Amino acid sequence: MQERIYNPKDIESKWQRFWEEHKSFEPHNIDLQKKKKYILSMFPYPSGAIHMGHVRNYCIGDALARYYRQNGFNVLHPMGWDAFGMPAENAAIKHKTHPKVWTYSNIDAMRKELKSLGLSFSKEREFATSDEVYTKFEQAFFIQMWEKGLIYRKQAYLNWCPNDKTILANEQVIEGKCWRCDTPVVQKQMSQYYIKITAYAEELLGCLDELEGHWPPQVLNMQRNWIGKSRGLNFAFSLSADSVLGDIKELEVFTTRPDTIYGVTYCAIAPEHPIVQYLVENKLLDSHIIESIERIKNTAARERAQSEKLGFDLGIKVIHPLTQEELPVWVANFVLMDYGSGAVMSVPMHDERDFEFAKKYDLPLKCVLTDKADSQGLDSKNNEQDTYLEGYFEEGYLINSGEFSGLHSTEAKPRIIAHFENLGRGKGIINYRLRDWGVSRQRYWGAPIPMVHCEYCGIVPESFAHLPITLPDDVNIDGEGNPLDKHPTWRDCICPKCGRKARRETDTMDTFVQSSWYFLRYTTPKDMWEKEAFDKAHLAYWLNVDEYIGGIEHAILHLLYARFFTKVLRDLGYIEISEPFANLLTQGMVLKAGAKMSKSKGNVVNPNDIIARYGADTARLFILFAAPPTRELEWNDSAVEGAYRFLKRLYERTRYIESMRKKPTIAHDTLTKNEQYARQKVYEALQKSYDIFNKKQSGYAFNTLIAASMEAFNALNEQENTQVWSEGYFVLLHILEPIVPHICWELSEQYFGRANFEPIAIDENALSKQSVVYAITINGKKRAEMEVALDVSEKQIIAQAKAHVAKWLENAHIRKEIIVPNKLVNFVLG
Ligand code: ANZ
Ligand code: ZN
Repeated sequence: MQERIYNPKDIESKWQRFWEEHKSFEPHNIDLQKKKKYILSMFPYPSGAIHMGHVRNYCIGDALARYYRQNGFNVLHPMGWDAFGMPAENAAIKHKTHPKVWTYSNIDAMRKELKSLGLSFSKEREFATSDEVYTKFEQAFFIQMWEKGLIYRKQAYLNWCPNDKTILANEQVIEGKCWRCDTPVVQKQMSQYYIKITAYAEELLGCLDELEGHWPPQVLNMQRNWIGKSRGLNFAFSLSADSVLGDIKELEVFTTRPDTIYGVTYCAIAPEHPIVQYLVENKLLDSHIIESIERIKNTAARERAQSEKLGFDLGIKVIHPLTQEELPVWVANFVLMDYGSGAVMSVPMHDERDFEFAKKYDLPLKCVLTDKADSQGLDSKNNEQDTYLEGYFEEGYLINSGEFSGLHSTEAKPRIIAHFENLGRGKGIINYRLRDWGVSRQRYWGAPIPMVHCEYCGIVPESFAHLPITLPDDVNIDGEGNPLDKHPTWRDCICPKCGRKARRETDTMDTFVQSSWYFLRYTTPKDMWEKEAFDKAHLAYWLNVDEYIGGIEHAILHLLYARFFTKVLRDLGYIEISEPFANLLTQGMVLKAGAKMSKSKGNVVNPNDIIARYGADTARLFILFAAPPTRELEWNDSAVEGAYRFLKRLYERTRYIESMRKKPTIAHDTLTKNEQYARQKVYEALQKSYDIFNKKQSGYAFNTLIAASMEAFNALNEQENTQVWSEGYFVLLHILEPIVPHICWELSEQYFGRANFEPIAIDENALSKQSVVYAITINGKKRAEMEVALDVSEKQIIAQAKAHVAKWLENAHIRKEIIVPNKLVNFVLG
């Protein structure tokens, strides 16, 4: 017999060519009779090379797309490029290339790399977000949102390098200094465009409930926390008579803990607060304090949060609204001007930050909460100021709180809010941590904000007929100033309202804007892209995205902005749906030697090297075999070898396959034990494939599917019935095609006249196993075995197991019951 040699290089390039020539992965025309799946992996930034994180992301998506194609779905599985952004400009500064040239040549390089992985992307829906036909509609949305009042301008503090005369992004500020010239960065106030995402805060929060069970719980949590809805009390302290500052007679605060009102011992306000401003302007503070305040103002908010608590007594007093006590007012670096009212009532005994601050500056502590329910008797006894070594930061029962003592926090909060409302001194309110979305960027490589500054008409949107406003190619990018600002003629334009000479806006949009609607654009065929943003019928057919796959690093901003855009575009009449992503899978990180694989750690394995050495199928098999998709994946060279050896065996050990075009008819009962066992393993693997892809088992555990396929292949090797061999092989090629497509297409062509990869019916006879044996363990220690009939519920299995090990469970408390299907029941005692 002729020796067979597995040569992945030839096989893979052959099939990649075939798929391309036959346009094998283009979605079919919309056909309402046909089931559809929209499978989407998050698109990459075209940095120039793919990394293992990409490979993992796209292999997961590709397995889903191929599976659904096998099962008769019309599948949309697109790919594109998140192409605007800073690295292109940094490359331009460093290497004197043009951002556009750099970006598009990176895209070409990465497209080749993705092709070499055999990913089944649609070619005809591919685009880059820097393509002018994409910018055109983004600018149209911007204008429509402006006209709806969803975009406005507001002063904001930005990082400014006084030497380069340029705005710096946060990542360009290194230890408070400019990344290029080391000059200390200052905060400069400038007018910026903001998108009013807060107008949708309540809906963005509410809709998360519908995603429960379809999105990872930690992502839902992160979204909820980011929106940060809190109920609280807004009220004002009066300034004491000798502290009144001109027109300023009150200090307004926001608290989520009105139950701690009797524990307030001072107030703290933001460095940007009008009271501080007044004191500085009227020279009522020492010069060293003023200097320190200026220094705080010149650090970005995120940096302040990380630095040590810092503050100064402002020398003024406020009156406690319930006790009439006089309390000092401090300026503090951790109080933010753009949250609540920029001022807090400080309760050091019950708030961690206030506690830290009070300890540092020797401010008094007052205990007003306890975990003991019979708190009334504890009043005042327990309230010796200054002596507390620890705070009490939970909710609890009120003490030292006048008429409210004895209540629990949950009861006290609404009562105290009502009390303030009755006195006309405050109001219960809802606050969101979510801020409006600043989208102005003072950079070149982005989508120009389509606005015009007219001396007579103010800020006016461009007319739709003029879109897209494109970037000039002839720019000088050297890191100083804004290249669009410096261009000799680009800014000159005509006011769309009055026809006079005007100047273009030179800000470009945050790149998160592009990734907020790209998944909608893919639904529409390319030949319609020039004329409209989306085609309604196509949108309606393809949405929602059925499976969205990407990194956990996008759990907050990208997903929030994409959800928000979907709602805005719904309200602008483009789409019907409110939530874009029906299911979300966040893949785990790829690690090597315990650390995230990354350039900075120097532990990167280049996917191209693996493909060159072993082939794409090995890379794909390893990636999906090494860990379930949502878990971290530890790189392992010998496991890569192992994956390769499996494929080699699969390819080379085909001696018993009968070349056939039809499924053989096999009478299962007449087979030998080994033959029956082989068939059982094959159909178990097939069953597993259906269960995993159809989510009867959660988390797309492809690793267990691959393990089951390997087991089946071994069982086939243990017998010599050529019919069983051929049938089993045929089934395995179907199961493995979504994972290792090239080798499966090749073998199927060699032996089965190219399979169509259609669903295969399960031979129930082959799964004739009537029962399974379970091990029963207690605290991990094996105590017994039991036989359990198939189709028995988990509840029954647990009950049966308990009966088996009853003597070990006597008088014990079962803390946890763990069941590993078909294998094991474990009881954790304690
Ligand atoms: C008194 C208090 C006592 C507070 C206590 C908390 C615990 P969330 O929950 O995030 O909405 N706060 C209010 N405005 C602030 C600002 N501009 N900068 C910094 N902190 C501010 O946070 C609300 C709480 O954060 C408020 O409730 C206030 O402190 C503080 F045991 O008031 B609290
Ligand atoms: Zn005008």
